[in-house]
Amino acid sequence: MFNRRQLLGASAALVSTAAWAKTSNMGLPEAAVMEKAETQPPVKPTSGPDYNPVVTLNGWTLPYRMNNGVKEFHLVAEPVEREMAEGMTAYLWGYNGQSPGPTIEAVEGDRVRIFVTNKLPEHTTIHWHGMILPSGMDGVGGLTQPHIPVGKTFVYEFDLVKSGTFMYHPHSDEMVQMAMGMMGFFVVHPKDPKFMSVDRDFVFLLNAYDIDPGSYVPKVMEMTDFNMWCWNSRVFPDISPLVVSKNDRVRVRVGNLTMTNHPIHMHGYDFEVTCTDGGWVRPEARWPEVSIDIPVGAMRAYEFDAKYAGDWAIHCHKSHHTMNAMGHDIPTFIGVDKTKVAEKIKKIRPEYMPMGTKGMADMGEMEMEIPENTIPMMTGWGPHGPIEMGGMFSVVKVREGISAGDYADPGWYENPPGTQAWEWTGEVPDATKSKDAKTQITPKHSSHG
Ligand SMILES: [Cu+2]
Repeated sequence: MFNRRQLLGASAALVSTAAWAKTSNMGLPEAAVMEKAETQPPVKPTSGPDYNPVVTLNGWTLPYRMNNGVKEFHLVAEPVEREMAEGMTAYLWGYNGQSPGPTIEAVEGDRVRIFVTNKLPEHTTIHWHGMILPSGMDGVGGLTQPHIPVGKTFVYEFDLVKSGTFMYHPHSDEMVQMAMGMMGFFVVHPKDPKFMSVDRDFVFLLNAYDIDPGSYVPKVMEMTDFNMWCWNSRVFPDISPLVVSKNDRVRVRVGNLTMTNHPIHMHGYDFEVTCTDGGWVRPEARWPEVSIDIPVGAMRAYEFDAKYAGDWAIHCHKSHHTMNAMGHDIPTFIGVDKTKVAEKIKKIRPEYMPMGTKGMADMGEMEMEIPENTIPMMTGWGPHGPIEMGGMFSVVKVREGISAGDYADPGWYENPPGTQAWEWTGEVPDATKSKDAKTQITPKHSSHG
């Protein structure tokens, strides 16, 4: 039977009753639906081998039922509405109410049976990226199976012969269906709970869309010039923070299903890649990094010990990928004197403000009027002012004493006295004093915060 506790663990209000009634009549597992874009709590296993469940940023884990020793899941491919950030919703295609689809979690050695119902306006399939499985289960429409027609349900069934981090996406009108947001994670936990165990295990997919400000549907023909650079179809400032308790062992699994590579950079730590979508990386084959390039169509998982408390930025290092909807054909005005032309324009439009002559930082502070259903190019406020970011940016929040399983945003980090950059006013700290006080290098009178 379906495990209700797991369903409730994933969300309080998941199930569309009508869909449930319809599908259960046919003997299919219930197809849970998620309505929210907020990160849902991890789902602890209630039977079988123990594992530490993953946390899908701004996502959720798909419930399953056991049927004679087989784990049964039900994915529904369908049009969805996804909130990318407050004030911006996209009309995408996804699974079970969201894009990306829910994370599937199972254990090495499990046999899984995945029902895929097609509620899209065209045929589809699902390819299980990175998995070792029978050729006929590989999900390549036309090659390994007929495409799943509109309204039909197909079954994929195979043994999970190895643990690791995999992805799923259509192999059927792939360019369109992936540009519309059809993708998800498939995490196979090791049979031995002690193998590669961590305290916190985050997963997110890199995805990108081209959505004109004020519109809702991605332009699927775009190849390079995207304007929404997302983690799990979400952009800064509304990507959830990665909340970590100090001294936790942390894993971050990042899959790239965009059309370009993304160097993911995390501040404050060095770390090592411990897993790719090809499998676990042997300890002797690892090396330290502070940025990890995630190639197209690949997954990299890295690990670190959360020794340093703080608010640590994590972002794509392509600076255009930490911007939201922006035009790329705007001329550069740095150093240009716009005073004369501004005077003239103000006669017709008094609210006109010349921009970009000193750089673009003023855009981060300004509350400009923008079209409905879009989000400013750079935005977000921190405790010390505008953060001037967008797109692929979030914060790893490392704090003392966060309980296991607690992922609630702890707020902003307060830097201990003497550990924050300060304004120099002609005075330097007393060398003797700073040596005695170890970290006391900030002049006492300086104002910060
Ligand atoms: Cu990037």
